[in-house]
Amino acid sequence: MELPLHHAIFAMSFCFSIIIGSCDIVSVKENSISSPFSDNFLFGTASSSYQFEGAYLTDGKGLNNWDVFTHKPGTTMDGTNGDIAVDHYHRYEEDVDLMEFIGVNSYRFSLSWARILPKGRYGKVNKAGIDYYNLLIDALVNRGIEPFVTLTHYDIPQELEDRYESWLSPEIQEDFRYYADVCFKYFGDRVKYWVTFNEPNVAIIRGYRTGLHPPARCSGLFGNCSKGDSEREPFIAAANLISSHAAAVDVYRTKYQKNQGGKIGIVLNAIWFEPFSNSSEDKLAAERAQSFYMNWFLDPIILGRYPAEMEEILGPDLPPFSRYDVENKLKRGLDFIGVNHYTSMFVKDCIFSACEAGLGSSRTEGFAFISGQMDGVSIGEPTVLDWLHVHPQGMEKIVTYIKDRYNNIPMFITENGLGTNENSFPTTEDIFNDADRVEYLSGYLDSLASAIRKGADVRGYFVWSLLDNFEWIQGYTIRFGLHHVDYTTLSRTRRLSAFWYKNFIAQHKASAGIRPGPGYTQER
Ligand code: GBH
Repeated sequence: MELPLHHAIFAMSFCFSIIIGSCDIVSVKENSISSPFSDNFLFGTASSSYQFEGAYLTDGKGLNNWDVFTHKPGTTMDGTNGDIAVDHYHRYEEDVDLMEFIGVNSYRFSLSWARILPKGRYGKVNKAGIDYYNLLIDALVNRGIEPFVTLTHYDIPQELEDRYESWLSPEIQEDFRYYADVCFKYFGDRVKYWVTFNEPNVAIIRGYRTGLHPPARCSGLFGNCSKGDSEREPFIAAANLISSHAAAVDVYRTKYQKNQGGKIGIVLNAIWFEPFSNSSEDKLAAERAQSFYMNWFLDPIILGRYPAEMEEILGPDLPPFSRYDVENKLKRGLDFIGVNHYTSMFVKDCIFSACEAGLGSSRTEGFAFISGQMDGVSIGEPTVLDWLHVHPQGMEKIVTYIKDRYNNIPMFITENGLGTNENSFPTTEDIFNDADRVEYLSGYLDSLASAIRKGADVRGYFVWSLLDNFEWIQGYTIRFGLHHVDYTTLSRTRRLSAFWYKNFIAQHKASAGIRPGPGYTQER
């Protein structure tokens, strides 16, 4: 049965018409519909340390790769950095209040490696860093909000870069294993969901192929860097990262999991690649695009080998994994897959037909030309972000693809959201009214619901993001928040989408027979 989303939207426009004053949008939940989301489904919001915390030199934190990168001129589009970000380090209590109001039962955030181990395994554990995360975790647990913790969301101690070029060296496995062990030890009594890496595919592609992210390495036509090798280094870095994931999972499984009883997984950026035509060439190209983007990481971790298309095209250029690692650490090397899904792309074959350079057409990208627009056709409504096209059907398709390829391993949608920009002098109305975000989220959630009804084992969904925040090389120009942040005062303001999400969660909790949490009857 379809969810009565139109009720929610009706209620919202009602709410929207009385911006000032109370905003009672819970009255719509009268029908006894059955929700496709399980009773213990996690509904949350997501964030990351570098994008949220700020406090970049506070209480003994060490410098990380993003601190160093953003302090070099010309790296971010607006010249900004995450020194202060949204000051979550000092304002986490207020932010937990915002979550409680929405009624989420989980919060996905990441730990700053350099806040916990300023010098990696070459120095001491920073007690103040541990204290901060303990306070945050306790604040969440006290409100019934499940911490969903990522160990590394792009930011790593600069020390590892300076000592041995981080991901280019197998040494990093030792550092990551050590870091993960520290985190399980201090936080694992309360944290039951662990993610080793956020979007390693994006971190590696941007760090070592296009050079847009630190360590800003690339070569040839792939980008404009002073060092690097775009055709070789991404594969070396990825292999070391995959082995690091395996090392952390191994520590968790052998030392902690039995007592602590949590789950561990990895998060990939997952684009739905739609063949541009019905030709078998384009269909194969779409498969290759996926293999060279997401399966590149998931296949080794789950199946113990690289995707067949990568082996065929790259052969000996792919760094092998040891037989010992494959048998003991890689196969089934996770408990769940985290899926960050925002967008879909068209794919055209470049083996049988000629493609212009760029956008995926090289050998190391699988001879697949990838773009949101082709021959004047757009895969979905364009947004202010060149990589983001609104194509809600992609959610059901990518979830079903992952389900089929990996035997329906539990999945979490660890990020989904819409980025927008803002006028120079926004009115209250401009700040509040993000109907485009509401439409985006409700479309993608509908599509997710459909995948679940057809049997996909999806156990949670997180909106990116709780607040506007530092959007990497786009700085503060792009806003993804359910709450607006004023970057001069750092004050947070609820958007329409926050109310909408609150209502959405309440409806599904109610239909699953769970009493809504506190904040349910609160007024704006
Ligand atoms: C996620 O990244 C991040 O996890 C999060 O930190 C970020 O704020 C959020 O989404 C919103 O952007 O050139 O190969 O990387 C998604 C970042 C950037 C992923 C563009 C897809 C295009 C392909 N996206 N990228 S690639």
